[in-house]
Amino acid sequence: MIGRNNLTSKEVARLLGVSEASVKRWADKGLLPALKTVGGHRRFRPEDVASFRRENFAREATKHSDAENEIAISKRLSVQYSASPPDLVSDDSLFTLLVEGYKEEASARMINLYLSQYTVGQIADAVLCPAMRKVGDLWHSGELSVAEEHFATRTAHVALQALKDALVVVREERGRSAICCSMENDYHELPIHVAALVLEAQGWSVINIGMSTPFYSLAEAVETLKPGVVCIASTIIDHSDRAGREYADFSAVVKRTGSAIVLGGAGFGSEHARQKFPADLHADNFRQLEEFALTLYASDVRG
Ligand code: B12
Repeated sequence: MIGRNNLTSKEVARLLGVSEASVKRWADKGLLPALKTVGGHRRFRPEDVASFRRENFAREATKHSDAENEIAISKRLSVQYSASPPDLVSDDSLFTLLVEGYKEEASARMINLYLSQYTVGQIADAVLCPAMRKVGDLWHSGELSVAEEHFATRTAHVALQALKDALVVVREERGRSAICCSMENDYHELPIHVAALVLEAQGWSVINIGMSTPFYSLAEAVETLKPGVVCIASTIIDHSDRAGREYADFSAVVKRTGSAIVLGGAGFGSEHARQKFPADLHADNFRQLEEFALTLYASDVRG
């Protein structure tokens, strides 16, 4: 089916940085899957373009030595992250796709934005999170049922997974690793996946421990895995004394391993929470995590 998210040869050429003639040639040779409109024009599904780009990028990367790849990766990251693309204006379109369960369209919308050079953090902050907040607000006011909220959340997870599959990632051998999870008693899963994806897009290898991870247990994982960064999400607020005490013990372990701690989510948003749970970064959004992770990466490459 030709959907409105499908791309023209011209758009694909712009995204891949090649001529329109090359795109048409690859399509005609069957290298890049294409659909045909009734009028005979080629159209491309974003996920096909993403996987074409990913495969060809990977093939390019294997031609070079590790050192050359390292430089290429740094260059690619700095181009991707330092360029300031036009502001991503949030609208209701993703919200509608999520509540109506249009998985393919929701996935294509996110992949399209990624192919247009927006970062995972930008897409999450400007498009996905506002849509989810609207779902929450309507659930709160009784305009959406619990089932409708669950359904929309499920669709968001599918779209996020599709975006993950479309990422162009070159993972370096020596690898930087991260752990992502949510705080104990917090069953909001999406922020953990987004944080993981932000890091994966930069080539980090991420262990997603999942929801409701107690600090004492997270400390054991950090001790064993010694990740470069530990990302903890808290969408709801738990300022219990026990959480505070366990966090202090956890922080002592993290200090020994030299990992950085990033805390994000409404639960860590207040001044009170930030004092109680000190961290290397208290992130207000995913773009901040992106920039922070890039700083860690830059110092890693230099040092
Ligand atoms: C989906 C959802 C659920 C699902 C989660 C399912 C799943 N598999 O994930 C379920 C059904 C489990 C659920 C349960 C509950 N939920 Co709920 N939920 C939501 C909803 C609709 C979306 C959550 C989400 O994914 N948001 C997307 C996130 C990423 O966006 P964000 O929170 O705005 O985050 C921004 C920043 O804070 C930052 N950020 C956030 N996290 C992180 C993490 C890192 C590492 C970084 C760097 C940045 C970062 O980036 C974003 C900006 O772009 C929200 C609505 C909302 N406002 O978010 C309600 C919401 C969070 N839920 C709410 C409530 C009340 C509950 C329940 C208590 C309901 C109940 N009575 O049972 C339970 C609590 C369960 C628990 N103990 O965790 C309230 C919280 C109110 C409050 N002030 O605490 C909200 C706000 C809904 C509302 N409007 O009232 N929920």
